[in-house]
Amino acid sequence: MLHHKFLLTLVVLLMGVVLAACGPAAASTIAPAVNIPQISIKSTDYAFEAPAKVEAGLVSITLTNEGKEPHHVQLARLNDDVTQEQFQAALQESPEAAFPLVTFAGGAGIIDPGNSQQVTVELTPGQYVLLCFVPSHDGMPHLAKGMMAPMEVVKGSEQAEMPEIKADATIKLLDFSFALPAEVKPGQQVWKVVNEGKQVHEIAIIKLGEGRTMEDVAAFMKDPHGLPPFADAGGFQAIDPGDVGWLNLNLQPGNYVALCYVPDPATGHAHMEMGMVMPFTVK
Ligand SMILES: [Cu+2]
Repeated sequence: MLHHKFLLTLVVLLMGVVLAACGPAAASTIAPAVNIPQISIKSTDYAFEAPAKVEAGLVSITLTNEGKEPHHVQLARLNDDVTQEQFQAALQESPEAAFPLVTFAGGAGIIDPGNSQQVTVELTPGQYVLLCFVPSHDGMPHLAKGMMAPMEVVKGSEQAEMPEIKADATIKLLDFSFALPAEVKPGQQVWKVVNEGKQVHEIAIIKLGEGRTMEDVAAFMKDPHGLPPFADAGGFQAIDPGDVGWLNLNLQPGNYVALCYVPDPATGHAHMEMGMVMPFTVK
């Protein structure tokens, strides 16, 4: 029995090698591990192009931003007794009314037009909704402009074992801070993202413009006018306490900041205002 399982693992591994050898060379994405299904999601102003149905388990998602504004894709799983209509009605009322109806399941963080971001998430069967919370210049979040799409996660074929994802670093989301290396090497890498807080958290990464400082960022966040003093460099969207995900990065040298835009349910203040802001250098 054990022998059989070992052989099966070996076959799967070899298949992965063959597939990797034959597949097209992907410049900006990293093959995360053998046998993880890949899906692509496109964002435009203001819609998602995404598969209507995916199988449960580990899924690698590549978001490509074909719009003129920054976008992200947040996956949220509706609680078992909640319908898409009920969630939308609650969201129209307020985010505070809608959030208890879902669990946050990660997603590809905010990227500028023309860029892409790959992440790996673990999905359980159920009804999901894809959301973009990024605001336009008028202050209205994209989801209010129609940037919302349903997605069904169905029970997949039996996976003997979860494939293991090799991570170059593990970073922690805490109430209200990040545990991540102060210095990061440039180039392609995978970060395992773990939410060890009691609240929902995310990591959004911005790259400071030449000669720009944290003060410039703070001033822009307070009063967003003109061009931002930073570029959106991806990240991993909000996940529930105790959950994990994987973030693929290809960072160029420079000064970066990790941020969490998730609001505190009690006060409505973004976690970044409560200390969830951390500068780091890539060199
Ligand atoms: Cu947070």
